[in-house]
Amino acid sequence: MRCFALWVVAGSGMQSIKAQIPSNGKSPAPPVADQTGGGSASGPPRAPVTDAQHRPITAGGFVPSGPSIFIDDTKQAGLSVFHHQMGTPQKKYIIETIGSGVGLLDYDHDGWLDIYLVNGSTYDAMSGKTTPPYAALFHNNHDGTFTDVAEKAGVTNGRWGIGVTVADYDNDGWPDLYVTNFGKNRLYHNNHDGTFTDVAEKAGVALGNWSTGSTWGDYDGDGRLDLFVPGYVHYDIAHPPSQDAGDVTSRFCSFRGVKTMCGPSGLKGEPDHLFHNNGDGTFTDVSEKAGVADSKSPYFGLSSLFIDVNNDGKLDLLVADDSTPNYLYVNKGDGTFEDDSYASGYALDAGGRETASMGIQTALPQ
Ligand SMILES: [Ca+2]
Ligand SMILES: [Ca+2]
Ligand SMILES: [Ca+2]
Ligand SMILES: [Ca+2]
Repeated sequence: MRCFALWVVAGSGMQSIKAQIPSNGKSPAPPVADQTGGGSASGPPRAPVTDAQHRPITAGGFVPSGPSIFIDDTKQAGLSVFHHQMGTPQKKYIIETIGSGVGLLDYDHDGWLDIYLVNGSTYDAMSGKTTPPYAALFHNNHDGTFTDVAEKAGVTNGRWGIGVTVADYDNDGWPDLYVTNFGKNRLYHNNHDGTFTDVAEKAGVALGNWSTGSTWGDYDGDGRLDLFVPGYVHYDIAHPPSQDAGDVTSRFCSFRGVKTMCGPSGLKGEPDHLFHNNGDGTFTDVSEKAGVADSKSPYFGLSSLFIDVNNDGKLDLLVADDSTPNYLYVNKGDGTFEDDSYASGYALDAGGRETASMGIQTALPQ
């Protein structure tokens, strides 16, 4: 029987690291206790780890004479004009720490893949003090270079962008874009002339708080792609949880001696949404009826994927949740799903613990 291998990628969870990382040429320092007596911490500030040429380990490899497999061609390709912005470097608030996505699509049907890069935002931009960062749509010039045409194409977004998925939801043969945001999402319909129109409100898929990694799939087999949108934290941008605000959930976290936000634990989650494609440009929210709403005590959804995990021809649904159990919903074939998260072993890790799941990757066995 054919089956899929599944991975949930565990990301930057708020784990407590209790041993110091050895710096270059020195013996490992003795383990240290957490500095804060609660929450999580990674110990005091430390010098960067460098290689034999005194380069930070993040700046290059350790084998100068080794072959170059990949060459960074970002600048020559014209892609370095894009600058991703997600809050400030201090990362005081959780909304500044996640995102953003990328979509590869041939939006103009010239046979060459183009690149859509989602951008984040800042508190200053959200309050109108500065121009918001814009997303980029890099048109492939067929010569190894790209040109940003986002403004002309009408896909700059200008909201606090989190992710993007590409799908031809209206079966007109042209790829469309669904961009998830903090705030209302965008459904950019491809107008076939190099431009897009945001039809999210009219289509009924705008939502309004914090949406993350969406997925498209025809779960009911009617020939039209349906849309699932996970929700992360129910975020109040005017009253963000932070150490300055004295929140219990945000008081005790630090990274290398610097106070940080604590992750989502203790915050209110945002429910998930399944939208059925009505075939007339509109969608109906069927989350509750289908059994995938995650509404009672919402988990922190970050990514999702429609995939047939049991090879019965019906698309099932995976949701990667941060610091909470993951979901595996098995498609029953009648418009509803069965929550098989725990029975399948997908909800928790081998030790029975929740993971900080950040993304999902699937592959066919070789
Ligand atoms: Ca193209
Ligand atoms: Ca389309
Ligand atoms: Ca469908
Ligand atoms: Ca299935």
